[in-house]
Amino acid sequence: MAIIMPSRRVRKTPFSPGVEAAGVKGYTVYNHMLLPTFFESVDADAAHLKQHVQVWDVAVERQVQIKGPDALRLMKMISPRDMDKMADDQCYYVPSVDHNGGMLNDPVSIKLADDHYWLSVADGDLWQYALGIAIALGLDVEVDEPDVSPLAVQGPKADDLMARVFGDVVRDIKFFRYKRLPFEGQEFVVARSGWSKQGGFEIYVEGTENGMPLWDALFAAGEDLNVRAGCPNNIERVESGLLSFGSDMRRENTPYECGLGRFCNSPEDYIGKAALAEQAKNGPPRQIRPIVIEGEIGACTGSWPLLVDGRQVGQVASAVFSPEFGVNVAIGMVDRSHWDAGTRMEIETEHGMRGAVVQEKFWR
Ligand code: THG
Repeated sequence: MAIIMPSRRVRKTPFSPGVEAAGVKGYTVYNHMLLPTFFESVDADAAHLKQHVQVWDVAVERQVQIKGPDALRLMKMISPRDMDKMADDQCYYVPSVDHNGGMLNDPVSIKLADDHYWLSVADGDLWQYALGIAIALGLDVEVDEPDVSPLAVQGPKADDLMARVFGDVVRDIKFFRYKRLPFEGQEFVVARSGWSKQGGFEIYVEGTENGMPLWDALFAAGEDLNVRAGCPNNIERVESGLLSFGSDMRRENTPYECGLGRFCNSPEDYIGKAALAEQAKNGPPRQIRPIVIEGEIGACTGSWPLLVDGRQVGQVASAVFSPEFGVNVAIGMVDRSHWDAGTRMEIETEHGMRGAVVQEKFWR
């Protein structure tokens, strides 16, 4: 297999030396940066993640920094979520939409101060959109990508590992809240969050030079916890129904279609609000659904049409065999006419036609 060449455009991360030393076997490119996809195998990585604790290089979750007197004004323009209720130590999952209500990204936003936010973005250049809005509206605000690289610590033993490095105070951090905690003379934002449902934290490491010292400290402290290098795991995240922007949904979808309508409660006249009014009232014409696919499936490298009587009623962009649940789990975008649990469809995979059934719930 060919490799992905790093370059100035395809960036390494502050943790790349650790990732390489741990024997990374696959990469993808996300926000112009390397993101590991597996270490031992996706199966073995998933099983380990569910039992122990892993350290993930998720530096690709780049921060769009919004700072200055008009920071909140800009946040309110680009976020459908009510920003006024956000606590000083809170993180918010926010869809960001264009003037037609189309999804541009689904970042985690972090409130650092009343005039200072980070948007921890999925794959896409959201900073250009934010900067464009700021310039067009003449806002007094800085928009840039600071030298901040998230490192995730995920798995059932994450609290124990983190407590050894940052102190027992980490146990008091609530879901989607953060504390600023010291590490070797630095202070990092440490949030209880992360792209798995195995529990854990994300450390927003400021300063590239601080990356490897923290990486090494976590591995030194976690030897007897069986700590390993890991990465967002495609089996665990599909079982958990965690959406991947660009795959499961993109600009042609609204937040309602993504099942993110509960995050569209802003009283402000944000960009896209008028366009979303109809779906806010009547619901979307299609929506994300958990799907089981029957038979053997290979890798899903694009999108697979969902068909009923030869007519397309949706698509799947993420599908994988789940050893834990013994079925092929998938995330679909399904038309309203066929989205009820139990609905049977056919799916056209790269490997042949298979049966597919809409499920009631994701698997965790
Ligand atoms: N953490 C951080 N940045 C990120 C991600 C992350 N940027 C890219 C990508 N992931 C953004 N997408 C998501 C998708 C889901 C969640 C977070 C970011 C998530 N969802 C929870 C859920 O669906 O159960 C909680 C949502 C809530 O209730 O607020 O965590 O992972 N820093």
